[in-house]
Amino acid sequence: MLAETLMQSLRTGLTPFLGLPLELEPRAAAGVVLGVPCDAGVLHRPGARLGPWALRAASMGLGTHPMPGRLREGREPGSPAAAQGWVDGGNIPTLPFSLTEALATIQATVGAWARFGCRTFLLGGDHAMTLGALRALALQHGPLGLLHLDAHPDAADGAAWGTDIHHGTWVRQALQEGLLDPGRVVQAGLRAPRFDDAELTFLAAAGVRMWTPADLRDPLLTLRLKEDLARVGEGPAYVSIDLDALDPVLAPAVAEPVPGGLSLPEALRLVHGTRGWAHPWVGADLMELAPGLEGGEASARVAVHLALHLLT
Ligand SMILES: [Mn+2]
Repeated sequence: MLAETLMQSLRTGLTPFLGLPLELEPRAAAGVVLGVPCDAGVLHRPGARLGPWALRAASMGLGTHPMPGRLREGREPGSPAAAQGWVDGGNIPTLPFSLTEALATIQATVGAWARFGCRTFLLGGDHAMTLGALRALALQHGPLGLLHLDAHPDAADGAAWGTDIHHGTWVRQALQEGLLDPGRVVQAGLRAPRFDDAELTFLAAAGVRMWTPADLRDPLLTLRLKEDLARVGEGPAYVSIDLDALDPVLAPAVAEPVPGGLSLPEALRLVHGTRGWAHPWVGADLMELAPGLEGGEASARVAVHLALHLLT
């Protein structure tokens, strides 16, 4: 199987994510992986538009068989074999010149696949792009729960930059548009220094649960974390991972790296928490890998493991 996909990749020069079948037209499938080659929402360090190519390339090194024995009991590295029935839908043809147009294109493409009953998984692209997927999926499923791994709350208002949409505003935007069920929104990994506390005040008032790395590690809060995570999946939900949730030692090639982030096992524990959900997530994404920045290749490798565990 792996040899076959590798041969196909050598022959065609194409590297579908995990070697999944490439299907450019929406159709019925267990799920679809879609690249989002746009970073028009980045403020300081662009480059995430090249993320989909780097993630697909990094995925080619992954094996297809789970680890045996004890490791199989829920502890094994994610196995691409579990992505059975998924397809790679190619990239969503976003252009970097207009955020509004990019979001509309994402919404249309994600919506088209979702109408076939597909779960959708985006390979970013910058984090503003998540809004397009949320708009499509909330239309389909109603207000969504959200598990959001990030160094930043992404709930700024338009004041600082004179625009309501950039990669630091999508959570506020989604809440204001009624795309999210605020009681089922959990953010984890938050630690970025802020200009002011308006974002946190807004989120707390909405009922969003926010977790810093220190709180995630506090044994006294283990039960509360478990309850918060379970609540997200009590209805249709979305999982959004900003690669900057991880410590920049592991994943430096992101637009806004912040020291003191999550380890890979810590992030994986959160991702594995979605397995117990009453409703399997309907959409997910892995955003903000900017492979041209320093440490791009190592960052892509760690990102693809996160994506693989979430997918499987
Ligand atoms: Mn983000």
